Amino acid sequence: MSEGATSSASRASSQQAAGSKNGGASGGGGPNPSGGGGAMAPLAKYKLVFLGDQSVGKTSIITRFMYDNFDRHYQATIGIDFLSKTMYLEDRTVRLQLWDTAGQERFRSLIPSYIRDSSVAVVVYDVTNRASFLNTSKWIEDVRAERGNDVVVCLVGNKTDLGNDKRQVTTEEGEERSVKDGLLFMECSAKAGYNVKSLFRKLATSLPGSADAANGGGGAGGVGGSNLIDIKLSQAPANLDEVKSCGC
Ligand SMILES: Nc1nc2c(ncn2[C@@H]2O[C@H](COP(=O)(O)OP(=O)(O)OP(=O)(O)O)[C@@H](O)[C@H]2O)c(=O)[nH]1
Ligand SMILES: [Mg+2]
Repeated sequence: MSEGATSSASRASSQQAAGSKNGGASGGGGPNPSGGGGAMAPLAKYKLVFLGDQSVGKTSIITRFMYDNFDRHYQATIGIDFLSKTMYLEDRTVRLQLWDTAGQERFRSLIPSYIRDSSVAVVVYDVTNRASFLNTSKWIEDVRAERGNDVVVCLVGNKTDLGNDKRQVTTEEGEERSVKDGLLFMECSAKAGYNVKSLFRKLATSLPGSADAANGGGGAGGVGGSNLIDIKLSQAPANLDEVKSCGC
C-alpha cells in the first residue's frame, strides 16, 4: 500500500499566475509516482483560493503547509500569490493550486475572478480579532456571488496559539456559523503548526472527485468519484503540536 509522501512546490508572481489561470479542477499530464507498471494517470488539479481580512494569517497558513516554517514579521501580500503543491495520495495524485489573496481593501477588485475559477474557498479569520470574524460574511457573500453552492467553503479561525485571554471569537461561534451556512470549519495556528496539516487533509477529502465529497463530505458537487484519499506529507512536523491537537 502506497503512503504517497512526497510533495513539490513552486511559486510564481501574481502576474505569471494570472496568465496561467484555468478551470477549477482539470486533468493534466504527469506520471503517477505510485508505480503501477508505468501507467499514466491523469493529474487532477484543484484551485483553492484563500480569502480573509488583512493580517489574519492566510500567507502564514500556506507557508506552514508548503515549507513547514513561520515568519513572525508581517509582509502584506501584494495582489495575489500563486503556489502549487503536488500531493501523492493513497490512490491518486492531485495538484493543489493555492491562490493567496491580499486582504488589503485596495486589492479587492482583483479577487472575484480568482474565486470564480476555484473549487475550494478557504475563508480565514483571526480568533483574536472579532472584526475579522464578522467580515467573513462579506468574503463568503463574494464566494456565493461567484460560485453559488458549487464550491467547498471552509471557515478557518487562525492564531489559536495566542491563548484564551486574547480570544475574541469562541470555537463555538465558529462552529455555529459553519453549521448555519453549510461550511467546513477548522481552528488552527500557523505559528504553532496546530491543525494546519489537518486543515489541508480536510480540504483534500472534500475535493470534487474524492470519495468523501461523493458521500456528501464537501459542498461542491462530486465529479466522477474515487476511493478514499489519505494524505501523508513527507515533511516531519518538527516540534509541532499537530498530533495532540488535531481537530478533525
Ligand atoms: N501568533 C500568531 N501570529 C500569526 C499567526 N499566523 C500569522 N501570524 C502573524 O500575523 C501577521 C500576518 O500574517 P500573514 O500571514 O501575513 O497575514 P495575511 O492574511 O496573509 O495578510 P495579507 O497578506 O495582508 O492579507 C504576521 O505578523 C504573522 O507572523 C498565528 O497562527 N499565530
Ligand atoms: Mg498574505
